[in-house]
Amino acid sequence: MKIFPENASSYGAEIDFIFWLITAVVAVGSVVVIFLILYPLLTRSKYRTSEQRYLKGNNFKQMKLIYLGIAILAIADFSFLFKEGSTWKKIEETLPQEDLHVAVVGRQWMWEFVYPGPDGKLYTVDDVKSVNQLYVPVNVVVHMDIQSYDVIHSVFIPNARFKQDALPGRSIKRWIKLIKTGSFPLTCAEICGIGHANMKATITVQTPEEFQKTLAKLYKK
Ligand SMILES: [Cu+2]
Repeated sequence: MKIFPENASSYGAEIDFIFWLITAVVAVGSVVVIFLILYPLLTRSKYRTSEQRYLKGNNFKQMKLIYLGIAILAIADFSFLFKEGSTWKKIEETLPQEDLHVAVVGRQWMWEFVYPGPDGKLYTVDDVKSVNQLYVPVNVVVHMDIQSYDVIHSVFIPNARFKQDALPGRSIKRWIKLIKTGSFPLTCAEICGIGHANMKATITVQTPEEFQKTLAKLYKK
């Protein structure tokens, strides 16, 4: 069953795994709970025909099912936390050595992408710019400074399993590493005004040689 767009990111599989882990555990839990509710209702069980009783729950015998439920929930939650924690640490808290540094700037209503020029440094006079089209080389760690000129936008690259808000007045550093060449959508995921729906761009993942050619072409413009 294909629910997600094709994963093109070095860390996408881990994010997908967490999604399926939570979905599977919650699905099993839901089936068990629904069964426990419906079974006495739909069958002639002794719980249905007996008179109601008020259980104070002040001894272990009466409380044991509740303790079991709490224990199962706690184990499930901590297993999610454990798995999420290591993924979060890898993606959000560690910044691998950069191979390419770009700025991604949202504005009403377009995306601007800024690359280092021939001096190899970003934020200098020879910087190169493209609009609504981001180019990155494949298998390379790209640091992105995510910024906004005006209101809150959000960079969303589904195939990279990447989403980050762009906040005015702040530059947020995140990283991606794409492992497949091709073109993928990059859209705004934060309602940012009347033109929000048109704030669509493309991320094109190229071989390093193609990427150098693209940069040279952009520089000449
Ligand atoms: Cu926007």
